[in-house]
Amino acid sequence: MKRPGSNALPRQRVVLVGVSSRALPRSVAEEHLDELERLVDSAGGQVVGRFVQERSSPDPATYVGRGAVEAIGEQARRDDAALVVFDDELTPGQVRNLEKRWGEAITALDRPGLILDVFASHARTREARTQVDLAQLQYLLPRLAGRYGHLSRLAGGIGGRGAGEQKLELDRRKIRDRIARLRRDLEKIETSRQVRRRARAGRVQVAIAGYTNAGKTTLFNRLTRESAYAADRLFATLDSKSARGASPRLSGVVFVDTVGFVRKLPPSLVASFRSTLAEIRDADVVLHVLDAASLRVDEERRVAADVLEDLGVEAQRIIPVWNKMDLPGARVPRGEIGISASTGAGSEALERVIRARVRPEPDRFTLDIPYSNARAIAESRAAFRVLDEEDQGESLRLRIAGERRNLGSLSRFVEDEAASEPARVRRRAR
Ligand SMILES: Nc1nc2c(ncn2[C@@H]2O[C@H](COP(=O)(O)OP(=O)(O)OP(=O)(O)O)[C@@H](O)[C@H]2O)c(=O)[nH]1
Ligand SMILES: [Mg+2]
Repeated sequence: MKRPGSNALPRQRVVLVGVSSRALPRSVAEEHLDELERLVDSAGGQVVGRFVQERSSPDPATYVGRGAVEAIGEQARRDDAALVVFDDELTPGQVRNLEKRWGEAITALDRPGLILDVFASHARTREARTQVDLAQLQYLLPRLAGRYGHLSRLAGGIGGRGAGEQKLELDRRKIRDRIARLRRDLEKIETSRQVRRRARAGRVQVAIAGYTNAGKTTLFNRLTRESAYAADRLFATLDSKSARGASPRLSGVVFVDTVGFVRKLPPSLVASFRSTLAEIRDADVVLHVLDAASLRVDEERRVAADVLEDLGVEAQRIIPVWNKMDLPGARVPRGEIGISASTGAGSEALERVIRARVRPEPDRFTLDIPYSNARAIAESRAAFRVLDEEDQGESLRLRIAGERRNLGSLSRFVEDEAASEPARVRRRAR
């Protein structure tokens, strides 16, 4: 894949802005700007300056204070940057006010707008494009009020690609029509995805999820011997891709590589990627891949865990997988799995854990059968593995393990239904 900005065009010059406070110390604010810088890089831009203001809460009118607005404008002009990216969501009013102060030459963009732009420039398949277009138009709609100058200056550059490119000719009504059309398109795509998924029914589905750049695709490639595009950039993967496990240990297991998560993922994006994210929601097991060498891994873990929770993935279905163990400084919490997807270290152990997790364990029942029914007692012993027997005077209590459908007429002797739940996490209804 061609790297945006790697062609002859000069990379757009960008100034970053963040806010630090007691709740968000300067060092953390700086780390967030490091990530914002990587997003700018992924969008094909070049960061030429940074600005962090200390304040208890964002200014409702201009996000940063009056003096800071002037200082940032000055810095942008001095560094020849036409784009200022904020590490937060800006209200449409804040964008208008900032640009009024700065004049025509400088544009303000927020983190969600930047993320949408990265997605727009990486989307390849029809499904990904449709999802990103929808998310972008939903993001733009409330921001169309008032000045169009803001949008025209972005067209074609960072923050102005994808669906946004045509937006200049669009009025709100047309955008709404387009949103409705995209929704219908997505529904169709979703149906065909469901058909494909149903074809996989009966197989165990393991989704590979986690923060962007954690190494999901590299792990997917290792487990399936595929060669999906993996790269040291944010949101290299936008389309979920599935393939069978390569080793005999993984027979019957389908792995699905998925789009990464990031702090402050725009809600419109999450909503639009619903069908892609359904691959995670419906999986039997979710491998939560973590970059064990990342300095921000605790926060990355929290962000990804929150998204998984929002999707309705219960903790029992999640296996944390600490990746990049070959890197210096990588660490794994005691008792959890550490691997290196790129060298392959630890992947056999991981395969064993996956195998153990997906192998259906037998159901367990307690039967209480009167001694007078010797046939039923004999049948239970023959058809099931008996875990233990206990004399109850008039009857015999048997703890057995096996498949529920083999119970047949013995089901009338089942005692405690509560103890009869299968040990394995049940496959969710599709
Ligand atoms: N040293 C080291 N690098 C790794 C390992 N696994 C992945 N990487 C690198 O980390 C970068 C990101 O890997 P990907 O597999 O693309 O990560 P991803 O989670 O799929 O990222 P997105 O799709 O962009 O969200 C690439 O440069 C990989 O080569 C590992 O075990 N060790
Ligand atoms: Mg990937």
